[in-house]
Amino acid sequence: MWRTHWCVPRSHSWGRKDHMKIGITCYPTYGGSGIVATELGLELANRGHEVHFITYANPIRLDPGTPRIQYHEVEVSTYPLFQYPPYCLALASRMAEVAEDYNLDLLHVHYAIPHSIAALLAQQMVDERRRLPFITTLHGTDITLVGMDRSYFPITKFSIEKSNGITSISDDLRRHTYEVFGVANEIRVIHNFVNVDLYKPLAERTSTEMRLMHISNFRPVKRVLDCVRILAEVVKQTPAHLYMVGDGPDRPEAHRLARELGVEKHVTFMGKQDHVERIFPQMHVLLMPSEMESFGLAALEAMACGVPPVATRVGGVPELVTHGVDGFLEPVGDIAAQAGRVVELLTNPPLHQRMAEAARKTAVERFASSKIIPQYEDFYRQVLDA
Ligand code: GMT
Repeated sequence: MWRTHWCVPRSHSWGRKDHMKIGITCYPTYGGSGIVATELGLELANRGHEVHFITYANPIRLDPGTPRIQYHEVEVSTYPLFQYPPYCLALASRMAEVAEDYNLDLLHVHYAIPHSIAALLAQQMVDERRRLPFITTLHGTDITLVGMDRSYFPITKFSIEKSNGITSISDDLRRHTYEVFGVANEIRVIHNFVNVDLYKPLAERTSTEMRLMHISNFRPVKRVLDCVRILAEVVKQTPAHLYMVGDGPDRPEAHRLARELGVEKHVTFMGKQDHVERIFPQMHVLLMPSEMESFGLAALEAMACGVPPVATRVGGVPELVTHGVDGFLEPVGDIAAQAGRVVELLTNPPLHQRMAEAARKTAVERFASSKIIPQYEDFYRQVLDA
């Protein structure tokens, strides 16, 4: 039975603690928010904190047995009456249980719906002498798509207002959240980060093939069909091969379009891959033609590997990519412009080298884990001290 009654003082100076006990909840499979949450947990554990993942599956980039990290599975029982099994309630119960059993200092949830509502419930379920603040990190589609849906708008707004701390992965997403939801809370911007020791350029490229890469969950917002159209334009001018990493609803249509445009032999669909840090460095250009991107973690990972992105000028992407310096930004759906930039990079080796180096520099100097993780630690301490 988890409802133990430990004596935890109602308030004391949490801010003085060097190491915290943090419960992290995210969507554990593919998707940027789950990746950021998992990498954050790994980095925090490396820095001596105790991390508890509370999710329905083992987070994809988490190796079992990592020191100071535990995984607590959320089981959702089905029952004939439940047309929709209540995951949010099972999650809240598990969060409260883990918080009590492991004496957690705080919960950090990634993606507002339904995680912050589950955290709010867990906060109310734990022993009344225990303070269990929760932080919500907004990642993008939780605000720009799901949160704007009429059926989720009020609960998303409520979850933001009730969070003890809110972070957003870009200035653009923060601005959007204030505009759309009209909330008064402070939203702290903490950009996405990358482990620049793991994501790094190859010492030397051996292949002569010119390689383009796209990686995503193949949802409509990613405009994966544009990747195939861009490739079709590029191969009219210079040889290239497109590697499509990931999977999702638009993959079959991308496959069909590649056949229709006669470029099937120039495209490889690689499916979901675990060790993308081994794939990025072998590429020459990353394609990110998204309709909306609150930051663009895939572009950051590519840049860390010395792969310049050709991306769309949307959302928070300009906070990462400086057009003409460490990548190119073009309008959404402008296939000719994006293909033109790819051709420039593939046919002008000095330009490619200059941009590849600038991309790596941006990743190392502005978005390395060592620069960003302390911002999360400071924010945790601020929330704990509040
Ligand atoms: O649509 C996705 O790519 C998934 C989504 C998520 O929340 O899992 O990604 C969002 O979070 C990433 C990590 O913070 C950001 O880098 C992506 O830009 C953002 N995606 C969108 O805004 C479309």
